Amino acid sequence: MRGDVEVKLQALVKEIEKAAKRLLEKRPEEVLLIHHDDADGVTAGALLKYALSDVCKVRTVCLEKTYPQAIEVIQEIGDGPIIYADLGSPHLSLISKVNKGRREILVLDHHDMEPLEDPTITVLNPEVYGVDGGVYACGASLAYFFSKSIKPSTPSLAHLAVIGSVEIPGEPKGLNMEVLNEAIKAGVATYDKARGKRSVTWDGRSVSPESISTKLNILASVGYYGEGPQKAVDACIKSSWIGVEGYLKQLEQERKKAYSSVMAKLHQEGFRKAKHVQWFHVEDAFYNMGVKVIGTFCSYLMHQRLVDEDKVLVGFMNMRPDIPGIGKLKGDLVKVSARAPRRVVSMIELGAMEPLSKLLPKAAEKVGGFGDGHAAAASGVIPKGRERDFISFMDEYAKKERVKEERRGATLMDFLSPKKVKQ
Ligand SMILES: [Mn+2]
Repeated sequence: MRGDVEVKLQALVKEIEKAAKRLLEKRPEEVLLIHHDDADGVTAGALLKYALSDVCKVRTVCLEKTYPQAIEVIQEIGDGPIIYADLGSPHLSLISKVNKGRREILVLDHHDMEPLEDPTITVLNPEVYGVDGGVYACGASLAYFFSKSIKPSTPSLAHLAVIGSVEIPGEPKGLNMEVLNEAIKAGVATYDKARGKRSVTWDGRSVSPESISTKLNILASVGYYGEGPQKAVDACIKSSWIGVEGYLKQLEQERKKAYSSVMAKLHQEGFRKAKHVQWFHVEDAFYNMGVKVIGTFCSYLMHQRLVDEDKVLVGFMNMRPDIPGIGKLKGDLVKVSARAPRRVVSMIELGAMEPLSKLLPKAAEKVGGFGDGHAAAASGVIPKGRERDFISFMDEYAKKERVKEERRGATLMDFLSPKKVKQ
């Protein structure tokens, strides 16, 4: 089985190399590089920028999610190729619909993907081969192979792919193991297999990739509307914090301050509660920060006693109506993040509750919004003013009604009273 995965991953690497060569042959004047707003997306963006800058102008845009309003604005810029790094796969049909075959698009991603038939969009994702992209690759390891076939000195930055891959828990596998080996060979990483510890070279020292990842996340998310994402990408290419330390400190302070003012309010007022959902709205408290921050804050809340273990946690924040370096978005939007506490996770596993990856997009769509995610964590963008309606839809669809009939081994009692949740 393992050999089978290896064979498929090698076929993917071949496809990545072919796609890189094709792009080179086209001699584009400019490439629009859209990268995700987490450490994996930033390191992927850095590897691609490093290699492509030798070939053409590279315009980078950091994006939290491929939501329709953003895609529409992005596709209006220039007419050269667009690369989506560490995002895009879940919304290929949307990208295809907006693009209308107009320009060449490359998607280097490891998230779950939508099937698509569009010759102008090349999807480079392990999922195309039936390999779990959430285990055997990351955005940065895919970007690494792409960049390496454009610029032979890319292995000197192989540690960036190691930093990107630490978002995947456990021992590195597949392409993530391969980039780690390349980084070790290039002398920019080490691996202590027995203790499961990796290290990478940064500022000339050996440091944990996790510590770099945390800081890149802060730069790109908290500093989103400043120069955070660009500084993060450039710091990666230099593999150094020199010139960024002060800015990082300032962002950490800003986030700490915003977190504690929201926490104080939550301690006072608590969450608003529906039957299956508990929710809060930070309004403008995170206004000058990227929308990833509400997700990070929800994850932080999951470790607090305030949270009701058997209701889905939902947080809203007002979105600034612009994408830095790109322009204005249409309409007033709100970012929504959802997390499943422990008991909700077991109900999802039992099939008694909808996974958030289905529940949130469904409720968002009902109010003219958009969403995606995983079973226990999802997020979306909805029109401002529709928050309460959104919560009502979440609440209404949270519980799976017919599940007991579908489940193997369901008892007669389960069948007769399908609403009863088996603990
Ligand atoms: Mn990723």
